Amino acid sequence: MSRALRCGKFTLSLERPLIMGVVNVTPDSFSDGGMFAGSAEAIAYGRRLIDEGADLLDIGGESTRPGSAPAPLDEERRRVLPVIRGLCACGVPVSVDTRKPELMREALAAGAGMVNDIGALGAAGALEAVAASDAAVCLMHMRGEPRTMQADPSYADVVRDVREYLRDRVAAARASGIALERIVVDPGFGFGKTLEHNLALLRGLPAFVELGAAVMAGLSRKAMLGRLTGREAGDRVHASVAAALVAVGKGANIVRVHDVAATRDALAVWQAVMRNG
Ligand code: HH2
Repeated sequence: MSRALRCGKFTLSLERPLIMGVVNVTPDSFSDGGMFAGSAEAIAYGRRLIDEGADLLDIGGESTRPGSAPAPLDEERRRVLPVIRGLCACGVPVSVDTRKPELMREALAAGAGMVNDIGALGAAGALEAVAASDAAVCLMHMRGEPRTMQADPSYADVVRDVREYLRDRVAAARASGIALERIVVDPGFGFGKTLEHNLALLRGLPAFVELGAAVMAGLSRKAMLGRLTGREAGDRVHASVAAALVAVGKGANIVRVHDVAATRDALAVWQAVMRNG
């Protein structure tokens, strides 16, 4: 059976793993904050990621690293909307990484084909904002809020707890009129999880495939890779590529990455082997 993800005017085949390239238009993201002086630089960077092999782009205007403070709506809007407008005619779907329903609506009107919400459309009006469009949505699990989420997170059974949460959010999205072919689920690596929780989720990724939606994994440059390698965020490319390959091997359909070219090459090797397997 051939599977696909519907993202507005695009339909992406899920027959091969897809690469989502990250464009953080923030002063304070954990690995790439403050990269751009303005929208033009961010747009040029997004184009470069497409040239390197990104199948879709994720534009974020609020850092959600552990300990970060929320960005005001006006500021987030000023950061992301010009970049979405500048990239949405570049041939790949553009996603907006936000928790704010107002910005979801504005980004979708500006041409975004996907909403990536670390709050899994839990804010009042968020389900309606996406349901009123034909865009895709990524529902991510987070325990608590970025400011405090890493303060001693605990679960009875992390894979079961996160899976049940995402199953319920998929049901809520479907009940509001969002078809399964528009839904992506993401266990939210690093969002209220210890290293052991993150490793258990990576091992347990096949349990998320069973939910029937596409599965995304965001491991790129994250602190868990720093813990495993002893390296700083900007020096975690090799670990990130390894983590992306593990995720794809466990059933992830989309990997959200900063280092698109390196990930693309690794996936080219993986696909060549799997096609003939
Ligand atoms: N991780 C980050 C942000 N958004 N969205 C999804 N669906 N999955 C993730 O794992 C995920 C995400 C954090 O990474 P980054 O955007 O690089 O950092 P920051 O939040 O500091 O901007």
